[in-house]
Amino acid sequence: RRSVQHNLAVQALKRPDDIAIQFNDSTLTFQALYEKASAVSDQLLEMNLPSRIAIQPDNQLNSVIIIHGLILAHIEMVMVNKHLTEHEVKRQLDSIDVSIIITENNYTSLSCIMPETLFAGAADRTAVTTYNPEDILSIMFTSGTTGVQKAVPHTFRNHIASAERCKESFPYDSESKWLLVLPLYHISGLSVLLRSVIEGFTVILFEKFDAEAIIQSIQEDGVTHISLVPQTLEWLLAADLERHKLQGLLIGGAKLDARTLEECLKRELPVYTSFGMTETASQFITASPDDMINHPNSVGPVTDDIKVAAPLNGAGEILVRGGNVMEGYLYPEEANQVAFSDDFFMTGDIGQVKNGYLYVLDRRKDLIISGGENIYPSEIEQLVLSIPDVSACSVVGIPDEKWGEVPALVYESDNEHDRQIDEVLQNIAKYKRPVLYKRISELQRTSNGKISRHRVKEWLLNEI
Ligand code: S0N
Ligand code: AMP
Ligand code: MG
Ligand code: MG
Ligand code: MG
Repeated sequence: RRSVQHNLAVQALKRPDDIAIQFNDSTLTFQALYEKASAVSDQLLEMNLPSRIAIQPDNQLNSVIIIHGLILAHIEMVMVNKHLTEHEVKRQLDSIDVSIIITENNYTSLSCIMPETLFAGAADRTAVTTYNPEDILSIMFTSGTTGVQKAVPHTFRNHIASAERCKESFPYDSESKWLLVLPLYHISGLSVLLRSVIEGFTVILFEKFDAEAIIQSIQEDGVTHISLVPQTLEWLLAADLERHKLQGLLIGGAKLDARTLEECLKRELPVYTSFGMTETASQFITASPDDMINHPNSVGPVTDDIKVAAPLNGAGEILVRGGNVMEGYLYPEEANQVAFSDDFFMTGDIGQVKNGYLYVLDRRKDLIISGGENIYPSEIEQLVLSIPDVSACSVVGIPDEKWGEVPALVYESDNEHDRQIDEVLQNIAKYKRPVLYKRISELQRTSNGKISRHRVKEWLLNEI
């Protein structure tokens, strides 16, 4: 077993007085962050916890300290989305046999640790500890087309390879100031925190998406980097975002539309469009502002590690390999049988390579992305189908001014069942709940009797 010094410990020695994190009016140097995280780590170890527990972090200073505390204590952290209902959280954690969660919520079906109880111990340990690169650092859930939540493990090696890969196409260094407003429970957010301790740059953390406050920080704090999903980029553009000291806006999680891109270029904003996913521990291909001008709509230049499989008229499934790619799902194990082709991970997304540049054509089948949160229709459809009088249904994405896209439901029944549908959907997160229900006597089907989502959507868009 190879062992390596913890990155935070290294930064505490290398640049003890540099700012690691800024949050509202507080700052922590790398030394202070290391001491506080070490104290939390001691506290966690005293509690004799299992080697894997869950955390539902807010974007607050204490969450950052606890995340580093878990890393130093060598406790694998399962990241839980704050929008989920208790029912959903329990189901995810049950699937990987985890029953303890650090959360502000009071879930009766789980054993909850209040975050502040982890700060009871005294800060007295600053010994440098080590880790094995093959150990798991984090576990995140991502939905599959079948509606089953899949557990994705990220090892230390995955995170470090991902940070290196990111830096090659989205340059940053120890002088960078990276504004973080994406959730720590998604790889989009956690990856910023980890790049910071690997590289030694400052994270400027935001708890809420407040466009005015973010623009003020860009202006006054000298923000150089920011990660955004297309929707939050649009909110910033609407609030008159200007370049100031920005060197890079990393856009990921969903397709950036041409109009938004054009607006960025007009304002001379250094926008980088990327493509990646939880399984690849954040983006693995990125187009620079120059790429965006010379190869509009592409997500960047391909390397030997990225290819399109069995292209038909040029288009095929996007495959990727590399140190950032997960070893395999922890759950369900069967998912691994179709997730890899030799040493390449099969993304499930369709793309095309032209002149050495990758274009994402279709994102993962049926996926709806609302404000950067993914929604799989089948998860909702299964619940609606549990109502006996509903013979069939289909959830499709419709355009939405605020969120880009939101789910809508069309169900087949002789009678109206809106109240019952409301009831069965109480168990899922709000952002997944269809914004409208339409009853129809017979859903649109293909010639072989399968429901045609495409035609359902067409019909619905005509109706509303
Ligand atoms: C857009 C965000 C920030 C909105 O959240 P906000 O404003 O904090 O809302 P809340 O106060 O939590 O809730 C208020 C009401 O709004 C509803 N709501 C919240 N979010 C949504 C949503 N997305 N869709 C619909 N409704 C939503 C709440 O339910 C609540 O309702 P009421 O008031 O009625 O109770 C937030 O949604 C957000 O942070 N979105 C982005 C999430 C994200 O990061 N997605 C990316 C996931 N993908 C990856 O991680 C892989 C790609 C990747 O790594 C990457 C991605 C982007 C950039 C860089 C990278 C990278 O590679 O590094
Ligand atoms: P997640 O499951 O949260 O990791 O989301 C990853 C998914 O978001 C990918 O599999 C794609 O379907 C989608 N996605 C990410 N980046 C892009 C992009 N640049 N263009 C289109 N879809 C994207
Ligand atoms: Mg939110
Ligand atoms: Mg996901
Ligand atoms: Mg620095």
